[in-house]
Amino acid sequence: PRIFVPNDATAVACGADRVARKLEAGLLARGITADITRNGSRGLFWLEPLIEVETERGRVGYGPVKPSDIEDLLHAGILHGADHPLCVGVVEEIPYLKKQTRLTFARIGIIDPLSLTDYKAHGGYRGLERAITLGPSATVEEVVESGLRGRGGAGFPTGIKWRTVAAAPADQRYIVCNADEGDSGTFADRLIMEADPFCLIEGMTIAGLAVGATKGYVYSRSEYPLAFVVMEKAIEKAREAGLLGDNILGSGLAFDMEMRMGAGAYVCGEETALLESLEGKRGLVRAKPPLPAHKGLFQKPTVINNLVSLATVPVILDKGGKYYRDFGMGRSRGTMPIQIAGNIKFGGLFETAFGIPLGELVYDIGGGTASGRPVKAVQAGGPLGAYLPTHQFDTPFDYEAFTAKDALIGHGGLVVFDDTADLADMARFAMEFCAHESCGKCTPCRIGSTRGVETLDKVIAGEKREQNLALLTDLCHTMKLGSLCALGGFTPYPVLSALNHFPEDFGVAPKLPA
Ligand code: FMN
Repeated sequence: PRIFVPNDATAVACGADRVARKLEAGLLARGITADITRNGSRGLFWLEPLIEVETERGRVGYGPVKPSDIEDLLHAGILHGADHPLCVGVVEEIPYLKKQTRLTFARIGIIDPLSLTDYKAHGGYRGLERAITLGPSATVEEVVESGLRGRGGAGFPTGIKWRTVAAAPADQRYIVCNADEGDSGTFADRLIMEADPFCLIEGMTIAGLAVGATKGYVYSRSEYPLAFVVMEKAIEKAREAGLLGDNILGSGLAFDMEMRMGAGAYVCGEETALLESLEGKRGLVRAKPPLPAHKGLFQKPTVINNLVSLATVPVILDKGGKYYRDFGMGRSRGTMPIQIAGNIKFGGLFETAFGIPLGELVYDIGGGTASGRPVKAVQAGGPLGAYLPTHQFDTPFDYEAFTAKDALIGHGGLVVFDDTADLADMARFAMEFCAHESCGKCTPCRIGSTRGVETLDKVIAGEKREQNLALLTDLCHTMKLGSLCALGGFTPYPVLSALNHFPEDFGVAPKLPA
């Protein structure tokens, strides 16, 4: 039988390599020949390491498995999908997975990440083939029709960005994939690179053909060494198979790509700082205009997209823009890979159509806190996102609905906190984070964040609390309006949401309901 043991960073951190070795040895000792495939995680992290065995009923799972469980599992007959206390049944039937709509993550955890045969057997490269048939402008229009918006944070329509780059006169254009993934609690980019790398390669190739760019770069953070290696191997394989290079799939079209490693700065995820860094310079934010779409990498028109945005393009081209846009609500079309993290019982990846209420994600899907204590707040959208209190848990996961609450969807990360969290501390942390990560180019971000930490220290110490809170509010206003990029511009959101929703943590009496 075919047996699967994941080898992405999460599973490996949970001991999957040791489990795989023990399994191999156990099978050898029994003289059993079985094919152990190293897949990626399904994104149900509390079950890792999750072993899956192919059976007539489907893939039966066992997890979380420790190396010391292997003998017992083999003895119980897991190769035939036998029952065992660690058995989680047919994996596809686990409610956490079954309730999802996996479009971008359709192959995650199912395939061998570096097998082109597996990739193609599960729909891979159908999108690129269709893009070649459609031609560049119809490909761009398909992405416009899908309603896909950037999954990196700003939510800008991807197709419109591509149109701008395609129309910009140039001798050279570039595709840049933003895989800096700095938001707290997020891992979607990493999981795609480690578990379905050809999906990103296909998406970037389609982008290249669509806008007339022959060269692409993936800017990945240095904390993702495994993803980097998997991507490099996949790029090499794609080249060998004629899926990258001068004559892609015999079409006469050219596109090639390379990996680049970041050096550990949150601000290098900001698109213009990223471009500077990619050019070998310090990650300083550029003033806009010009937009990267007009003057981006090496001053050439550049599509810079988040990794999830690019990895969603193959399914859009394969199934059609209309198919994709039929999921979702309002102006938030398609699906979002929501990453549930922090103090949560069932942490993991949940891809679903836009519109699901926040509370459903935290309680019904995530199972509440890991500590078992009451949920106090969720920070959504990374370190620049607001803290949402439980009375806002009816907010649907939708760009506009979140904006209406001064909150962010960002890259889809949720970090859950229980009632022991001190939101004044978290507000201070937001300012401290900004001070630490500021590129230093603009004054409101560079100096404002440091003054913010000092002012919050005074508030927390109870020193002239009212005056200092007024000062803090004024400072937040200046940072919002005066910063060059969203690092300084959005730091006030976690600060003010903490203050507005949890005034008692700041030593201020809560407002009485009207
Ligand atoms: N976008 C990302 O895709 N990954 C990041 O890690 C990331 N970090 C950012 C950090 C800061 C401080 C700011 C202001 C923005 C960041 N962004 C990040 C957003 C990018 O600037 C940009 O909007 C995005 O790469 C565009 O791609 P998209 O339209 O596909 O989302």
